[in-house]
Amino acid sequence: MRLFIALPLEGAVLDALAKVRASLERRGVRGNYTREENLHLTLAFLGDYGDPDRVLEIMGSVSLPRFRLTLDGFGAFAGVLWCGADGGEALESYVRALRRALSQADIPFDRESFRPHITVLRKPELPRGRLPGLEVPAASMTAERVVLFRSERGRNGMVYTPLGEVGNCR
Ligand code: 2AM
Repeated sequence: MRLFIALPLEGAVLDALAKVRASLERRGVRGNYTREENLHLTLAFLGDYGDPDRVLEIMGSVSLPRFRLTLDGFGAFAGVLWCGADGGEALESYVRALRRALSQADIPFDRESFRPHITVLRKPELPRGRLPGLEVPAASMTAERVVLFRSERGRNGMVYTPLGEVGNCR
């Protein structure tokens, strides 16, 4: 099964992402928008791996700090438009520790460097081929949970099913 570990989004951050989507749509940007329930911040993409319980065990061995996650700009990779996310050193060091623990347990994951982003739209069709200038509303949330998701292609797009989660220890 195809697995990834991600931070679920909530509250003001989801509201701001809905505004970003609405303003892209107003500017005539078309493409495959991420449905609200699928919006997330990926921390590690494992790909095909058959033992989710082992992954949850490793996730449980890395302590998750409480930190603020703030939307931070807007940009594009090949085929993807995204909003950046800033969780400061707490997020960076958590992701380093998580990936180190996965490595030590021989759990495979995509080793590309971590560029925290929330995919808003895939396969964008841009009016006149240009990315519109866009103000991302200021928004932040407290990060309290990290979730292991299974990813499957459904009839109406991707379906992300939570298999388990870890929270902060206070
Ligand atoms: P993306 O949004 O930038 O495509 C589920 O596919 C999640 O895992 C997405 O957030 C996706 O990021 C991320 N991801 C990271 N590396 C990936 C890879 N090599 N293949 C597919 N998804 C990947």
